[in-house]
Amino acid sequence: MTMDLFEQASPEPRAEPLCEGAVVLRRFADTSGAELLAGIERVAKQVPFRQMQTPGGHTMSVAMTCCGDWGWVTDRQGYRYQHQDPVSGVPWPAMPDVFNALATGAAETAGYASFQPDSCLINRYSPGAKMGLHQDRDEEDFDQPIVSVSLGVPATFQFGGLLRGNRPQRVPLAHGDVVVWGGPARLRYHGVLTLKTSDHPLTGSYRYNLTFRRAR
Ligand code: MD6
Ligand code: FE
Repeated sequence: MTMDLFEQASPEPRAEPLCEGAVVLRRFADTSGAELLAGIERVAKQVPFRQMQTPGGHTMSVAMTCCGDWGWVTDRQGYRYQHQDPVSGVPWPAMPDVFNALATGAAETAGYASFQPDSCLINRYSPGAKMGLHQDRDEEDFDQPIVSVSLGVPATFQFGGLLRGNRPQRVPLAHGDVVVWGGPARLRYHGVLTLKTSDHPLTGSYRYNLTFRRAR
């Protein structure tokens, strides 16, 4: 094959293990990126992004909305899953088909064959937004994996151990990268470093993250 100077080879998706149970599927969501972003826009038209309160009374820097049967929410009462948006009282929008297909496909590729998410948390990072180290532990069944999709401007993911004090490794995540996470890695601490200012052709200055989980 001949390629001139301006042609770019489109790299194949590849799997990059982080530890036992967790893998980054590089560029897995590349080809569906624009469709996923259209789905985000559709959901956010019904339930707009908002910055929620932590139980400790802080306002999160990341703006969130949800779709699927169960939405993850936080306020002064704590973290939990709910059928309805606590602001409007209306049920969360259904998960777009392209979301479900991407999540089940990524899980299967990572070795989790029967993952059926009932919850999708949509995180929107603007420059300066970050997410502190935390565990995902509001779900009923820790045997179910998590599928996490990065879209838009790149970010640095912090991937720690099972103890808060374990020093996290830094994992760069770019548009289309999908992290699948389960088994012995399911309760590892993780977070996202402060988003730097940059520009992505599909999202401007934003980074979006879709977190698919089986809540119940
Ligand atoms: C984010 N992700 O990437 C936040 N949780 O914006 C998460 O909190 C996360 O990426 C569990 C598993 C994978 C994740
Ligand atoms: Fe998380």
